Amino acid sequence: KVHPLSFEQRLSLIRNKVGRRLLEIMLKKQSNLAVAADVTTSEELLSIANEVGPQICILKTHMDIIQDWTESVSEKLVHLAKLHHFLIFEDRKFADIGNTVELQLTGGIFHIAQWADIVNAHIIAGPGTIQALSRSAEHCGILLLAQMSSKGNLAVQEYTQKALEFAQQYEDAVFGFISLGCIGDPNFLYFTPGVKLEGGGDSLGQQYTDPKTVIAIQGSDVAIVGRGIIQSSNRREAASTYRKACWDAYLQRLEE
Ligand code: 5BU
Repeated sequence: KVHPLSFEQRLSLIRNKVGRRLLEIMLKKQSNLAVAADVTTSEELLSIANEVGPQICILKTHMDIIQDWTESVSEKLVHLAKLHHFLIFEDRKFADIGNTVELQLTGGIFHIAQWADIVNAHIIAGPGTIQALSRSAEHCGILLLAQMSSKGNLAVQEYTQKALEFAQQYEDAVFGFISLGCIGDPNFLYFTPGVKLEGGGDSLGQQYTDPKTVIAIQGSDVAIVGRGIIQSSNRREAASTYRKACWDAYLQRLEE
């Protein structure tokens, strides 16, 4: 299933603008590393963005775990994203009917559509979810959840295939998947969470795979690393180590 194409070759295959912009950033920074900034204060979120910014292509956020969120947090994040050349991916995992998703994307106190470059969605509610996201956030690229990293999850086999079909139907808006690796179509990019150099897991079902397995063998494009970097005593250095491991794994895949 793993295709032999390089990121340069994939540039012309990706229909969505944000997807192409991401590839350009990845090539320029030689980074296929996304950091999951799962912290609960805006101060820590912004300091992580600043520390790991030079090493990453994406900063992944969970805005709803920040206890002191205000609009100025998103403004500062956008500023740091421009400064360090990374994209902001809000991991909101939209999963409702289109009408509700539209309200969640544009309204509330978070106004996700104003600052996120990338958002993601479950396919459980059908294509209305994707239609809502592409209609009310034309400048956002969408990722669909095709597989998950957690133990016992239900995103397997036909479900994964359905995600691929949905994406192919909305290729202008959807440019990739959350998956464990490549699921077959080089016209999309693959983003894998649950990545840690030491492997292992946590006490709530997270299952870790190392960057080399995920990228070189399973054919994923971007590794999403949270606690492997966030809980390190030197986040800057950890991000640099992970960036190199992930990029080397990509180069290794090209050689095979
Ligand atoms: P960790 O600290 O590296 O375990 O963080 C993983 C992040 O990826 C965290 O923000 C999760 O919400 C996110 N995630 C995941 O771990 N597994 C999945 O299948 C999906 C998202 Br979808």
